[in-house]
Amino acid sequence: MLTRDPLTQADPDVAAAIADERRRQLHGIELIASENYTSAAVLEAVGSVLTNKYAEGLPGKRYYGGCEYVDVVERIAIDRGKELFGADHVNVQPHSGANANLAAYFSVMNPGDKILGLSLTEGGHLTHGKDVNFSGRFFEAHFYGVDHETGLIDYDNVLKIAKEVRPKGIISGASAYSRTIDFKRFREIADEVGAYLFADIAHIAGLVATGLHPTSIGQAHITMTTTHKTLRGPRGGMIMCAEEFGAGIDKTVFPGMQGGPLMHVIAGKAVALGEAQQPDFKTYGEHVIANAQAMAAALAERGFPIVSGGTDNHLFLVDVGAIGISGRKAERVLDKIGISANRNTIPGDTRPPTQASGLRIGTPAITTRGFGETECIAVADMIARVLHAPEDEATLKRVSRDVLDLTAGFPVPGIDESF
Ligand code: DSN
Repeated sequence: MLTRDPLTQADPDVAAAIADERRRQLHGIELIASENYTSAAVLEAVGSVLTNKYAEGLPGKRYYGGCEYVDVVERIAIDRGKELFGADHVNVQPHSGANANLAAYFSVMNPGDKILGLSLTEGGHLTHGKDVNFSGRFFEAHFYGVDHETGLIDYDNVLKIAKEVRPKGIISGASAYSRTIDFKRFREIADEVGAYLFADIAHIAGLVATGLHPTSIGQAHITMTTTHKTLRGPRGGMIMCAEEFGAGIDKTVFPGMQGGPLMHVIAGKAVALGEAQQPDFKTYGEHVIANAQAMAAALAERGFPIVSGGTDNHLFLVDVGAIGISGRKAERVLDKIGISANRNTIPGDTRPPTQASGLRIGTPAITTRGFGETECIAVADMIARVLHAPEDEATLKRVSRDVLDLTAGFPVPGIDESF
């Protein structure tokens, strides 16, 4: 169990920074689409003595003694992952989503092979082939985008590019795409060009687990995810695949790219996967989507175009460039009043990624703390008020107070009210 006192006594500087972050999480409005609040139970597991234990290998096949209890934990995590997602094989050891992607690619591909992924500037991820990332340095990366008019993935165009490129691997999945991803269509494309299909479901994992987004399991050869976004677990990664790819995945994770697994985080994953198996987790996912749709509609009514016109999932992209400000400016102004979101390029963006014309907004965290559609419309109104008057100090002050008033009524799991 985490307590404040030992840390405060041993290291007041770190303790103070953590206390400040607790306050920020409690009193601010968290709209970063890739963040969430884990339960107190997950926090306790992650803060447990399991951080002291080395356990290289897999349950029952370790390179260290004393692994009998961490074996129990890892087996629970694997079994729950299999059951929740309907996967034949699960590896819960990747330290992060990027590590999961790295292991997935190297389990079936070699340096120099061609990959085809969604461009980062049109909703993809660094690890889907960006030149500064391992994925763009080790592989010959090619990209598909979205239709600039509709904001949607144009599957005919993906097929056309795949036929030209003949990639060894096609990466489906996104970091900033608000519409349903057609994994079945991606598999047809992959089969047509003889490629492996990877599905990075990091963002939508909680929706996939509950049937609120079509699953990639059974379509993609290998599915990778993080455990901390819509899945609401601890920060980490996980890989799912058919049995035939299992041994390759396991040996690419360890000893291929990692040493000792983070057993305390795996304990947190086990707890979170158990929570996601409960019926109320599906209700949570339904509210996440309804909240995103309500907020997107409210912002559209207040003069902000929404990329693709709305959302099917937990996030959406607002074209703040349309009212003459950059995404970076919007992000900074919102930060000042206690609302966290992040700038993002929008399809066909004319601003560089450091400035961007879009703002990415997600509802996983605010839904966890109990915001419903009424609160989401109120948040949209706060955002509209400050973005329409970013230099008006009186408006910023008023809206800062509104943020505090709203968050005061909604506790955050695992965070003590006394902060
Ligand atoms: N950086 C994460 C996101 O915000 O989407 C993905 O890894």
